Amino acid sequence: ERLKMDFTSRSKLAKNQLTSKIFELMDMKETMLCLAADLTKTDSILKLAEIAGPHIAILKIHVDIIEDFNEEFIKQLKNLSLKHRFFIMEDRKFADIGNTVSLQCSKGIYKIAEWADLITVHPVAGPGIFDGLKNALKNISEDRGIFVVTEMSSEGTLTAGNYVTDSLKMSATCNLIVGHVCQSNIFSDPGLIQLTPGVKLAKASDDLGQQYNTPESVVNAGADLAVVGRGITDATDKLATILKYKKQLWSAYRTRTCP
Ligand code: 5BU
Repeated sequence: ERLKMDFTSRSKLAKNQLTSKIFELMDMKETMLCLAADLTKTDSILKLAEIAGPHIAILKIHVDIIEDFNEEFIKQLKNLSLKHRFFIMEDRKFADIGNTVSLQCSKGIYKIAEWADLITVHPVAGPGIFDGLKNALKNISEDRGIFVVTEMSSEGTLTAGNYVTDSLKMSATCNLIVGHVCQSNIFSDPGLIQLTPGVKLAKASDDLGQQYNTPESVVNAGADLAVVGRGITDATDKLATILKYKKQLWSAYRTRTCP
């Protein structure tokens, strides 16, 4: 069963190189943290990445909320990702027809295809969306991967019922898939990664529909990577808070894999 297996064993069952590399990195750094650096200034993202870098597997950004975006920022973020060994995810949640997402991924101001190791995609448009993204990434020599948004964390989300099972089925046809963004243990393939957002030290919610569960409970619900944003970005002592999440997640993983 997927939940009982350790990340190194699962890295050997992954269907693409990037997924294997992520599993290996998680085991090596003993971290399941995906930090959501939802900050609007490049300086603050870089500062946070410098502190968090050694302790996270993925740094996730929303590039379209940055007010002073520039190419130098991408260069510096890339340097930090190499220095501290973490992957960069652009949580773009592509959701349009293949031709449009192909343009959105490779063109415009952000040129996401050129720097994001990982992107997120809503399966709502059907399999053509994967073809569009594949097209956008066809000339990129580095590994690229997709997390499919199969189940959201927010209250009243429409990602339920057949949508979830159909998303799993549809994603199985695309070799760029690294895993699923979801809230529970909805797939059994040990070669895929479960990325779970909505994580805080105490069960809570915000005023805009976000719902939080604790590190231990999300790991028990199958999370391999836990997305933590404001739980860390709002903390006064960022490093101490990062380490607290890292430790709680890893200890829940240890219990999950060797009870
Ligand atoms: P928070 O500050 O920990 O609530 O941030 C959560 C992040 O995860 C934020 O960047 C969201 O865009 C992202 N997210 C989410 O919260 N829930 C989802 O279902 C998906 C993404 Br998909």
